[in-house]
Amino acid sequence: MSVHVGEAGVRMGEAIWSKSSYSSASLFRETVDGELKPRAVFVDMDPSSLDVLRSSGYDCVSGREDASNNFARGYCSSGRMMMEVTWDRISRMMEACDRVQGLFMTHSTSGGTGAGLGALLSEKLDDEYPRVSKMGFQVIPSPQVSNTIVEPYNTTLCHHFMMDHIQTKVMVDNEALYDLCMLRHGIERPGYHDLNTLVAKVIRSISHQPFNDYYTNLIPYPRIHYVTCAFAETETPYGLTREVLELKNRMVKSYGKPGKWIAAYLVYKGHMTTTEINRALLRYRDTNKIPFVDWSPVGIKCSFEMDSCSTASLLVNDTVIKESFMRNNRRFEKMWNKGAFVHWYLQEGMETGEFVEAQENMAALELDYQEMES
Ligand SMILES: Nc1nc2c(ncn2[C@@H]2O[C@H](COP(=O)(O)OP(=O)(O)O)[C@@H](O)[C@H]2O)c(=O)[nH]1
Ligand SMILES: [Mg+2]
Repeated sequence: MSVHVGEAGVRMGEAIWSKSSYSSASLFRETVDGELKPRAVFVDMDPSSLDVLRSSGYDCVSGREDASNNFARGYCSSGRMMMEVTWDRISRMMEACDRVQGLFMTHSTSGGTGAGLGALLSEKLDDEYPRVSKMGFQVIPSPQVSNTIVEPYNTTLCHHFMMDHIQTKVMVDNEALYDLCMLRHGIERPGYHDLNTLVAKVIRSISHQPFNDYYTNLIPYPRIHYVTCAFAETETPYGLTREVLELKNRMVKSYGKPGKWIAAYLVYKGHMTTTEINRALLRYRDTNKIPFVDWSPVGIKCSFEMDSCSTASLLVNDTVIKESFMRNNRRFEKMWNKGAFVHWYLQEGMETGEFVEAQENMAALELDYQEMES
């Protein structure tokens, strides 16, 4: 089942669950009238953003005021006030499932609702359902475009408060998604809808497997759990393999040195055999070097499912993601050292100590990643 929080989270959820593109009945629940409804809860503090979804019968919870891009509003004040009713919906949906294979959350890290209320929900989910595998799909800030001035605060706080509660996080950034829509898919002026459709393809294609499988194959240490992804849609197993492994197909933009791979997982779907897939992968690796860290077993885990469309999705635990943490940490420090914009957070009930802890935790994460590469 899934939980979609804040604007980006809700819109991604909408793309994932759009009926036109989905046929896997196990992910839907059947109502008494025989209608299929998503096993999903949509949550936004913004009172009006869910009107359309609600009128289509989706399970929605909305608040009374937007989080105004303030993590503390989502985590401490208005968001916390929505917790009871939100939790009621989520737990009821969880209890209605026979066997929950996994739970995933979609949200952005740089706003207020998805980041703040999302973090609060992650704590509760971990508390109440510690044994259910959890994945997060997060829109992280883009390298060159900044949406709000306090983006670094929200992102740092979000990473910090979620760190121990969601085991595997798949990250995307909008700059990379825009480029992919324009350059690979020929969309002239992509909108959020196009970006979300792209991410939804990855999420849908990997959601048939128990999430624990991704966790055990991709995450060697609990803190090193930030994964990047790619998607390919073409006919032959070799074409799929080549395309999905190409760096420029990755949904996180990087300007620095390429990272090193710690572990990777490929999900193939279509009309093919596992022998064909293995052969394609061997052929690819004959001519292309995959930059694995030297202590990793150098295996790529593959899974395959028959399907009418041929697609491949890649999840890779790649140290390149540290670029995003480093960039965000530098931007955080600049404002924090001047005490800029902090009062907005204190006013909503955050404490300075929480900022300090979050900053230290993220600085430590940077070092953890450096160690992974050496
Ligand atoms: N990919 C994607 N990003 C979005 C969407 N809506 C907002 N964003 C991005 O999300 C960030 C702001 O977070 P938002 O989800 O609007 O804040 P919230 O409603 O307070 O959680 C910005 O970086 C936006 O560019 C969307 O539908 N899709
Ligand atoms: Mg919002």
